[in-house]
Amino acid sequence: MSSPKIFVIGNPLLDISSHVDMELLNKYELTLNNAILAEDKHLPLYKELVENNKVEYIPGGAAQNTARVAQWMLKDKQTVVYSGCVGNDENAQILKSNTEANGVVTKYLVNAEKPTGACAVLINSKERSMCTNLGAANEFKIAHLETEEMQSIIKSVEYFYMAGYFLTVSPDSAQMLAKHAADNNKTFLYGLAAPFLIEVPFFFERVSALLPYVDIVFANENEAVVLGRKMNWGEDIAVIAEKLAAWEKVNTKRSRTVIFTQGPESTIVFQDGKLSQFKPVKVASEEIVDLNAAGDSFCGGFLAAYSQGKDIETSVNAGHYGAWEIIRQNGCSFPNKQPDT
Ligand code: 26A
Repeated sequence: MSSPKIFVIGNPLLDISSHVDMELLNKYELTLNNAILAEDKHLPLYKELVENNKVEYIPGGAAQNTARVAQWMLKDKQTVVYSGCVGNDENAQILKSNTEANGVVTKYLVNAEKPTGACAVLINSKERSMCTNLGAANEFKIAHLETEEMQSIIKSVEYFYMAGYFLTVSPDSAQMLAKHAADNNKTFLYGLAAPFLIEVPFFFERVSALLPYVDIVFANENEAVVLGRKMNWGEDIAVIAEKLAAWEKVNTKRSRTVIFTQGPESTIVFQDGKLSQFKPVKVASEEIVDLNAAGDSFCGGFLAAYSQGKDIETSVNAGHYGAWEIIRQNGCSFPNKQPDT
């Protein structure tokens, strides 16, 4: 394999995606533009979805989407390594073959006791609600990162990416990678991922413990406001970006950069005491298939450019391009062509 450059860790999930009526969301008390962990009351949803609706099975998992988009946009393949825990089943094979088809090196931990994780993606008017049953993804253990093979990969990469979701599973693994990045002046990139990680104190403790190690934070405007409220920074996302950039940081050799996307509106970036705004290319509404994985693919495009030493503006534009391609497809799937960059 080429020398790995980027290490991504997360919950490998198979998305069960379906266009549904609001009735189904209401029945399971699910809201659009949200992602939650399934509780017992949600478990019948998966069977009901498959039995009563036309569903599509699409590889998912927020960070795995980011890894796939980053590698799709990078010319040198096998430079992105992805890890997480899957079951020993057919769904794991689907995830592995799709992710490797994009050139990503997969280093899954396999847990034969649990099924590969699944995410019900309920789409209504292009917006979506996600309900995740983690299954095997929840069984990731730090010991997997302590093997000689994984340690050698971790030592050789320069960039780490994680979405907040993984903090529900193995916060000690996240801490280990983040500390390695800080100790070696490598870049640790992190997506806030979903409101529940900020709102639920049990999870926010883990987020707060990780943030001091984070060099680049991504969020959408909704997550940014939830964070602003939690930290008593108000609801103005420019102010929240500035406060977050200045918040406690372990590796002082790098300042923290904060990047907030706002759907079709300008992405705001706070870096080195300065606020900048970058407008995404407009996507005609009739071209949008679904907005699932828009944020993940923004991070993937950004990571591809940034890991090649590009400046923030070029990297943000690469993020916009990644999202532009993916929202015109079903879920996180790729147009049948090479990227335009
Ligand atoms: C722990 N949770 C809730 C999750 C997720 C998740 N990925 C990891 N952990 N809930 C939803 N997703 C993924 O988010 C992508 C869209 O941004 C879905 O699998 C979907 O592909």
